[in-house]
Amino acid sequence: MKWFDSFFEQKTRMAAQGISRRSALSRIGRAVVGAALILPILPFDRVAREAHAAPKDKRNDDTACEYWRYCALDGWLCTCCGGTISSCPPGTEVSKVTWVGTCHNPNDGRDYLISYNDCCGATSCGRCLCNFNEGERPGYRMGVHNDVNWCMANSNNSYHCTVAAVVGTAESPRAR
Ligand code: ABN
Repeated sequence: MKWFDSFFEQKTRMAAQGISRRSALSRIGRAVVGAALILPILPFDRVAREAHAAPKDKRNDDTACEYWRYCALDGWLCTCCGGTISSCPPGTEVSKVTWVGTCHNPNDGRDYLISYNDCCGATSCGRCLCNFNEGERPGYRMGVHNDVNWCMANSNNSYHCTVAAVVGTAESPRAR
């Protein structure tokens, strides 16, 4: 191993004669700064971080069946069909009769009366079919049954989708 020691001793001496301490430090410094500039633009995999991001609260997403106003909606969501939460898509008209349910708003802890008007005059939208039935009862109690085509009283009875408009606040049973 003697040859090994003398080989490296010779190389080290040559390097020490050729490069001053100041220039060696400046080379090391440049390498560190260069690495700091390049590393942030390398293509890091950020998918894993996004996968752990907080999931969107579906109770506040009016294109999801779990949206709080849809607690008793049976039909296609107009928000997926070119309309909004309370207006029919262009080319359709709002039903003259409707079914009113009661839904709890998780944002303020209050109960609201929701009118589930159908939008009429075009064939079934076919997007975002939802079926939640809070407070709903079977067909022999028509007044509290939601599985009905509310376009029945319109000139064109074709059902397209359903909106969910707030029409009032509901009284809590305990307050009566
Ligand atoms: N109110 C929505 C709907 C329309 C047609 C048939 C059943 C339910």
